[in-house]
Amino acid sequence: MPLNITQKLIKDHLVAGKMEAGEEIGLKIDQTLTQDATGTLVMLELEAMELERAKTEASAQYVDHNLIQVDSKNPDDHLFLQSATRRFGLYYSRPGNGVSHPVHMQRLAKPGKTLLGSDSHTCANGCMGMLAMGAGGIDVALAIAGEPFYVKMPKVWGIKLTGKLPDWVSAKDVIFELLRRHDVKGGVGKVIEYFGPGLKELSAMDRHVIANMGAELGATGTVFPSDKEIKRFLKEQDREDDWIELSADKDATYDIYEEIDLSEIEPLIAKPSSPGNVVSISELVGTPIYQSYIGSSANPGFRDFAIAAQIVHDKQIADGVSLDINPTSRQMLTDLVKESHIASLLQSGARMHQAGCNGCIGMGQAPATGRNSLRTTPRNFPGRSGTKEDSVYLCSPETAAASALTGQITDPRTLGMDYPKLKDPKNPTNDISLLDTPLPLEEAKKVELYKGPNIASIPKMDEMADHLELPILLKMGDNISTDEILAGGARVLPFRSNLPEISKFTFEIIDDTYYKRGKATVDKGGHAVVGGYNYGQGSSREHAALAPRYLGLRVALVKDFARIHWQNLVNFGVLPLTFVNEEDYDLLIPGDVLELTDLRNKIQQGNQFSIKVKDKDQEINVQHALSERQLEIMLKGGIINWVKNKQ
Ligand code: MIC
Repeated sequence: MPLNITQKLIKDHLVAGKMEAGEEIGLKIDQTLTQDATGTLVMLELEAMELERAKTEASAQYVDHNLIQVDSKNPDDHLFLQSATRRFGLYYSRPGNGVSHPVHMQRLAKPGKTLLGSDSHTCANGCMGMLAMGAGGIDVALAIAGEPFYVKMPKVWGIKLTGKLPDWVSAKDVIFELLRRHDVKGGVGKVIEYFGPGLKELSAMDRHVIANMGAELGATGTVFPSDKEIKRFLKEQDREDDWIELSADKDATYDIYEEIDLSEIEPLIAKPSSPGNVVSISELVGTPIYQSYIGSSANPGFRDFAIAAQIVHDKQIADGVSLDINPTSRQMLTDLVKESHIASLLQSGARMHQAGCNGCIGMGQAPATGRNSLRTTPRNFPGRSGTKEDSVYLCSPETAAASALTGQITDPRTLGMDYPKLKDPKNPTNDISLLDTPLPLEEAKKVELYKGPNIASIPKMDEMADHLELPILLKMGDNISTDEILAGGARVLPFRSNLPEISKFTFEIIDDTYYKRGKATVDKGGHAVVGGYNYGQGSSREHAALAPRYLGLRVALVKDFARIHWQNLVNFGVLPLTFVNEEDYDLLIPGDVLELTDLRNKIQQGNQFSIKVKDKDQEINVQHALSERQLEIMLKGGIINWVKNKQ
């Protein structure tokens, strides 16, 4: 049977299950990626598993999120991570080396391989012909320990690209076009596979831009072929030997088929506060901006900064605009310096920041109250910038640079200049010095883990109870993101390795009384929350499952879930349920008490059962989608107990 690339990658790595859409499959993982904001827990989990050495072909730990050092917490975590990578045989990318996704692409990504990362944007490396997926930290820890990764077999959504992008339109607009068509849950349960003649117009880094924001569509992954362009990219990185060709078989088919004519795309913008809120730039022209922000894994390429530099070259940005430049890797920053692009940006009035995620996750660069921020980042969920009630618009680097010059959202096609001709760096830099390679085993065994005072172990969790009476503490709407469940930002991120402390911020953006009210349920059997569609979209942070669980969350009852958060809830023993009849959502109000009886039996006997609403004459039919393996995990009270029990 002719296979598409996704099917080939899955077939080559399948260790359990059948390749039937919706069935749970187990995949061998070749490479892993962790970043500091999720990696500290991963390393603690490896310690708890008493892992001798990583069993993957390559596992890398990046320090790119928690770069601001206002006190000792973040730097202590950096040292902890460095010691853990030395102990367990991982690569370590030092602070300032850059954002995990582009650095991984430059230094370690290999066509034909699987990559699992504790960051939802791990799918970015699908641009290299890899099956690259985001997951919760503990799933990545298990993969590092050599265990398969379990996920539901995705549908494959084939997208044929034809034509050529017009001037002033770039890769970011392509992924916005998909978000405009399908919104933030359009990709759930699917891998997006691109093919067609339009590909030859897209460089490896352009493909990274498109692959990266597959996460915003909720997709399990994004896959591109490994063709001559990937060979060229690897050659530039001195890694030509890592190239293999990978394409779909002739006559391969897709579960879903769609076409995009690149020549018809126009500059697009995602309005506040969802990446799916995409409109034509013409609807927004003239909107005043306070900030124009370039960088992040959603626009990480040399060309993304070079084009902005060429647009602002010899000009001055508008009064009162902060043009924030966030390079994505030190290697690329070096090239931007060598080619004088940084000089152009600085002369125009831009502010330079270090290579890293920075303001993309609210680590600095928060906009002023009531002011509009225009960003090339992938997400604009409410409050993510660090400013409460923020107003963040997402766009391409062309639009960001043009708007910085005028002080208002500006269609770059109206600047009255020719589209700058982009040239690659003459002698591209290959900076491997900041990526420490794994220590030999004998040396590694002697390394002691360094733990700063802010690092707390994960508390023990009880098995699932048989009878629960759970008050509903929150009733939420659609598309609640993990940023709203547990914020990022400079205030919260330093507590990523300290569950009791970070839990104080849980659901703060939605209801700042939740922490106290949740905590009060811990000794009384816990509580439930109710939500709408696509609950838990966005980041892979397992803290968004762990912290509510720590505060007594036992059941999340929603219309449907985003994939990674759903997996994280199961991993930490929170029962994820959906309504059989969605109208029942309207019946429930905060304060209602859900009565779940004979629960251990019921979830094993079938996937549907009913819940009583206490003191009301109401029964709600609910369902779960747990595999046999996940049922065992639930009953044990989470994956940590389950793993211990298996040993
Ligand atoms: C994000 O873009 O939201 C992040 C920050 O990269 C997260 C990871 C995190 O929350 O630490 C992600 O995408 O998974």
